[in-house]
Amino acid sequence: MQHNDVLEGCAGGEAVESCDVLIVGAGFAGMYMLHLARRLGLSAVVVETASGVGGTWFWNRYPGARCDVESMQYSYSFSEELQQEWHWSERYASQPEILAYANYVAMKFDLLRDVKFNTRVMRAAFQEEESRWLVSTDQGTQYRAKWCVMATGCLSAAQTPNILGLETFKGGIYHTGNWPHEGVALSGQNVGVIGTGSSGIQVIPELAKQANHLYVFQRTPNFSIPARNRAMDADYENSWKKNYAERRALARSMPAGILSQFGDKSALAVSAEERRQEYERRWAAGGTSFMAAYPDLLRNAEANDTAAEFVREKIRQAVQDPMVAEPLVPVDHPIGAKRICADTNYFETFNRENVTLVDIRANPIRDISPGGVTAGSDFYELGSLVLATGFDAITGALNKIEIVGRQGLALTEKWRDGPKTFLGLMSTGFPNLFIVTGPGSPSVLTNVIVAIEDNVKWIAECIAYLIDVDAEYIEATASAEETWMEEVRKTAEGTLYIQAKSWYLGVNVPGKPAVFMPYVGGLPTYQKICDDVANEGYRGFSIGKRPN
Ligand code: FAD
Ligand code: N01
Repeated sequence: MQHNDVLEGCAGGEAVESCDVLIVGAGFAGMYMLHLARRLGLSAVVVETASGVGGTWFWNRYPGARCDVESMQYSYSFSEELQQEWHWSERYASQPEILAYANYVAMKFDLLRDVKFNTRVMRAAFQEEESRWLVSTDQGTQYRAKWCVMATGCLSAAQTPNILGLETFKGGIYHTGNWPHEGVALSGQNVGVIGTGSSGIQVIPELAKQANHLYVFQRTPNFSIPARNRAMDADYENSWKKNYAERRALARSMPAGILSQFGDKSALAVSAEERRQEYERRWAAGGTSFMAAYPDLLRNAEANDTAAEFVREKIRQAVQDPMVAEPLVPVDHPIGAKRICADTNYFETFNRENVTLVDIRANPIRDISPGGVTAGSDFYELGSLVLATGFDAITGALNKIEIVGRQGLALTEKWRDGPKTFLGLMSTGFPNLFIVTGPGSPSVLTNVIVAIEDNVKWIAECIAYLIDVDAEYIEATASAEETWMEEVRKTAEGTLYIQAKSWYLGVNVPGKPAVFMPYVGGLPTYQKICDDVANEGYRGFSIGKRPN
């Protein structure tokens, strides 16, 4: 099956390179897909728009960027040697360290020779007669591949807000999701930051240390738990390294693929005092496992409010001026219904004299002019503006590619009213096109590396099966897709997730259909369904024989 040769000229005169698997994206998903494709003896090419590997961790270089899943868990599990030899220096790894890890993996597994960097995939069209994908890039290169794997990431299409006059601003504008590699010198400047999601909450304390004055333009306050990051404890690291296989397996049995201590009683089944002690204990320990205290926190509004109220009190305690504290207290959504944040001194930052909270819910931004931002009747003179305004999540990167399936069907057209997939892995009408952590999978609600590994392994095993049975194509059936989307919808409706205006629902992007995209049934349930489907001869997929 090794053929990675230039075959023939195409209409535009460019050569078309043929390979078995064309992978889009060189983040953790694309890198692992390349590794497994090679292990199957297939030729594979990765096309990546960045100049290096790492995806999220290549692009999000803003000060303060770090992981909120513990380092010992936010890493590949597929290689025992890798997980033994890599050393994480902190409880939660910083962006530079995760990027260094991605580069280390690329070197160790000799991945770079098959990655075409600085190249964006613009179009992928299924050629029905030959059952191949023809993939075109902005560099004029084309690839013909039997299988195409979209490893384009759920949080890789940075979202710039549509604010009147933004383009007229004379100072620097920096999106957290596309931060300049050379860094940004902000000292002595008045800096504005728009956005108080996870990125904003991480970057704000760091910007406050550098700026002359920092103005935080907040539309919606968020819940955040102290991360309590610290240097890696050697005993802790060793205990993981000694028991990695067992702990990874245990983590995979938990809803988010993260080894956490889960409470088993309803929050409402214990006394107020016991509950407070439990929340205090988790608050002191730090990190997002706060939400694992009780199993009904994301199912029962009354239970949820006990945790929300606890955090609201902590915010009021952390922020000295009650007039500043109150607008920082989230009241419009259940805690955890938007992705919970983990911070280092976020709320305390508003006690600094050089930090001003601008409540743009009360005083909306009117416009941006060359010298700054006008919100309500006040003008804020700024030297730089930081946009921590998030992403066109889950579907954004896919929809930016012109993906054309059978009978000229465009993916954007099919997904006009919201994405439709079977298991997040394939969409009917698009044979041989796999998606890693696609809409309808639990990915973004989990330790994403675990979700990636499981999806990529499933795809690789599926391809191996197709080769075994000498099949030319695989496609999700319309009925399997419909049943799965109904399952995704019903599962979400049983939770409080749908009560928040979050990027899970797509409402952060003007015009995007409001459809809850992730599967909230948990990673183990999802993985069992994926495994059962495979074990039953890929139930829900139609598999075709080689055409004559
Ligand atoms: P990505 O890392 O997004 O990689 C996708 C790649 O595809 C990118 O390099 C992109 O340039 C490339 N690409 C996209 N479109 C094209 C195209 N048309 N042509 C060529 N290349 C293309 N997850 C967690 O589990 N825990 C965390 O603590 C956590 N922290 C995060 C912090 C930040 C700031 C962000 C933004 C996300 C975080 N995530 C976290 C989610 C994170 O995205 C995943 O953990 C993981 O890194 C995703 O890997 P990926 O390979 O699927 O996608
Ligand atoms: O993006 P977000 P993010 N005018 O969408 C505001 C992962 N991540 O980059 O809520 C004014 O959460 C918007 O306001 P509102 C993680 O999965 C993880 O922060 O829409 N404001 C909101 O405050 C996370 O969930 C880490 O009212 C505007 C903010 O911008 C995901 O990435 C770190 C606006 C966007 O928040 C996305 O996080 C970073 C406008 N026009 C990211 N448009 C970890 O710690 C948007 N906003 C692991």
